Amino acid sequence: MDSHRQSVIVQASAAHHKPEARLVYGTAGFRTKATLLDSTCFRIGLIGALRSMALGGQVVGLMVTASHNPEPDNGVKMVDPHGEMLEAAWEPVCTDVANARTPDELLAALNAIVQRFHISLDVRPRVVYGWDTRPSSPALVGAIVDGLQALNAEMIEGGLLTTPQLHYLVLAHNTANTQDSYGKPTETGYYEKLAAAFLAATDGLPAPPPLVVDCANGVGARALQGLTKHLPEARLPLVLLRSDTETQGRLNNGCGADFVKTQQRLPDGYANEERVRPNELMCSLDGDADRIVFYYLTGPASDVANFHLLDGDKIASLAADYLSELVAKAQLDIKLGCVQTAYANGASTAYLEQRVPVSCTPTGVKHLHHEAAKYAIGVYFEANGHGTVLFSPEARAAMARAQPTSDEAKDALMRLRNLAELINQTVGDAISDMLMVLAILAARRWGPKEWDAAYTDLPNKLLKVQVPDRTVFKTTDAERKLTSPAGLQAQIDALVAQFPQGRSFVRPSGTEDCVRVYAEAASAEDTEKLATGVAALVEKA
Ligand code: 16G
Ligand code: MG
Repeated sequence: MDSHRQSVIVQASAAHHKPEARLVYGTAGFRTKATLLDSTCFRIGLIGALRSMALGGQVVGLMVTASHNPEPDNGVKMVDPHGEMLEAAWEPVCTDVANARTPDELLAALNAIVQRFHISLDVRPRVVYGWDTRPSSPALVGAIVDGLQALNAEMIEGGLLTTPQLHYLVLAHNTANTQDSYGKPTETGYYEKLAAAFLAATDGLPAPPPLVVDCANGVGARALQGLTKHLPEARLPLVLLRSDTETQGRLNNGCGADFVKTQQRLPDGYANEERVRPNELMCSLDGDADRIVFYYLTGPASDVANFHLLDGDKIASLAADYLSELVAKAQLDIKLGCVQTAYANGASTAYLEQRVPVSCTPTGVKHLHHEAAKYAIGVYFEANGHGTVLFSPEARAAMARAQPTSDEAKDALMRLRNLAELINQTVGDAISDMLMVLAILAARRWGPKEWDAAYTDLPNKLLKVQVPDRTVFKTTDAERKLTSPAGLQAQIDALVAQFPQGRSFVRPSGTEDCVRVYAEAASAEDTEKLATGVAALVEKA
């Protein structure tokens, strides 16, 4: 870089002092206590600009959020031009830049990027950025803006957004005024696209009953309010609960998709909510609305035995079953497959394998997304409710040229086309997934019980184990087996063999300093024994 640019960067960086802590760009980007992130955000502004320059000035995205994590945390992640996660090769690049200790080290790290990726400094970078409702977000956005300005980037302020909305904006900007236009590159454009697709997908079908939505007191509340302005209430009746984004301390606190999935119970205080009633479908979003889980009650909320979770595996099963039926009815010769992780309940995998090809990848959206892109139609969901359905160019072409001969085939083709419009193609999107589920349930004439009847989840348990050094835990086979510490996997296998339908695996967390243990078995009692037994083996290892 020329000396003028370098001195601008050094001057700007003086206002963004780097703390001692070492940060790593991981599955969720950078994520930690918000108080540690100012310099990281300044620097990711610089890297975002360089990434855009490396891609010839295509728009890249920066999102400030810590998703389901507690309110005092925050984070930032980068979005590539097609709305996908940052290319893996750039992750260590981000880590290097974030950890440079002096202005000289920072310049050296930046210059190394320019050289390695043959970046032409004549290209004007373009970056769109958004943020969630955390109190720390605006100041961190200010740091990003400083980084972008230091490299003279064209800045597109997205404002308060869900993570999937930011992904949408990136793709919409890069396809604007082309044949492949994904939609208007504005927040309103996002609502218009979803609303039109939902109306088309549910045309002529019974309107859904009111859906109670737990918004995690996060940005999803705002997005749902935005969406409902574009839809008649009769077509999408929503009851928004936990939608307080103003009161400090409420975000993800006793509510949200992560709470409901990990605790396997209703959000706190739901027993006192008048709108919470048996046999009605409900759902929870997470703090940045890229995850969703559903659930319903079969009796009073006060008894936890009446709570039934419809998680990411159930969403995948609903979608894969329905979409593969539509493909067959529409007489299309395209292959639909499903992608899960080791956390998928064994009962869901057994159900899916009877219907479609199923693959398993390591945890983290980018792994599932890449695998799903190998199918003509790829359904992917993590059990925790992260996921979407990808329609490949091949599938779209087949859908476009199909000439259905029967009324049934015509109807199936139309439904498939509408769902392909409705489902966010860039990343898992709680709001788009919610609409997809409602559209499928309406087409099936199903309530939550009928949906749940597909299979019965095996009892399962997730434990966290604190270990001195989690990096000694190394996995293979999509994280289903350990290769290190030596001998531990054999001990786990021996324990698992003692329990009917037993399955357990151990992996180091990518987002927290701990090791996670998953176990499932035919009975709740056995599951408990298996999980605690494996956790004890991990502690001794
Ligand atoms: C991140 C991932 C999520 C995964 C989780 C696992 C993305 C956008 N998010 O939040 O998909 O389930 O990490 O966390 O990829 P863990 O490694 O701590 O278990
Ligand atoms: Mg999230």
